[in-house]
Amino acid sequence: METIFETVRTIALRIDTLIKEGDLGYSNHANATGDTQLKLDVASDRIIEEELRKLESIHTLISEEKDDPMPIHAGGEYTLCYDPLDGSSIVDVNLSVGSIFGIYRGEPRGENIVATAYTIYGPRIEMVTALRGETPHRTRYVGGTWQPLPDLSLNPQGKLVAPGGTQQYWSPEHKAYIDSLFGAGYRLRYSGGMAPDLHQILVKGGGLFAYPGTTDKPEGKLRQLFEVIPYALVFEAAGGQAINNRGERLLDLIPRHPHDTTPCFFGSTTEIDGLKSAYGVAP
Ligand code: AHM
Ligand code: MG
Repeated sequence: METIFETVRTIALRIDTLIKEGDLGYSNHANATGDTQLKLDVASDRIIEEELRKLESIHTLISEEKDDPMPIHAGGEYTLCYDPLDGSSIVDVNLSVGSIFGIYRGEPRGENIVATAYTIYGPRIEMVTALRGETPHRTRYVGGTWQPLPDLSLNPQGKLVAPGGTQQYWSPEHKAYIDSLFGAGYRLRYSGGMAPDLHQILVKGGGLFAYPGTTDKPEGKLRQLFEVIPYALVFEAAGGQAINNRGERLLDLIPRHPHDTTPCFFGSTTEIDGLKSAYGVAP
């Protein structure tokens, strides 16, 4: 696993350089979800493929930016599912973005994820690595080396809310719950980039990130394999919870297709328990 994390460190430095110096414009292509790809999406995907191909332990690559899974080493043990550049829509305003890597042993489904690595490209480069059930490690790239920062551990309750999706299309129970949190003194923290928004909640010790099913997108927007399951592992490892709209653990998801999405909620225990009761699902 350390070899994979080391390769992600190399990838992080290459993508950070790309973001700082590359062309920020659109390509002529759309990905499997129908989003027009940025040239940065395509180039980040190429960097990741190039670096991960060097690892014999990887059987298959599944990228948000590729239509189909790409087998690379028949004898490999892991399936790497990744979002090369999360937050493409906020690159033009110069906000933080990230890359997300879910490391699955065998078939890509929730129960098979063994580790997550994600990177944040902000004023500094950061990387978080998490193994199932172990407190996630956070590092920051300073002066040519990756310096350790305190591990990520959530308090039972936080103060921040990151409410995704178009509010006009929220369900009444979702709106009522989010309103109740603001009524209780929670503060809004939402950039439109899942990786930096979840990172903020993890670093600040708790809160709620929600990307619900809405009347226009009943299955939400965020992709199970590349975004949702990897962060579910991190939140549970940090002492929080990660569930869907039925109160099921996101780590139990079984995608039918690599690009399937799901409503998703990540947070500390108090906020997720409150959400379950607002949605009327089993505690
Ligand atoms: P991307 O991988 O194409 O950047 O899409 C995912 C992003 C998430 O980072 C973020 O939470 C979400 O899309 C925001 O979407 P929207 O602005 O459509 O609500
Ligand atoms: Mg994304």
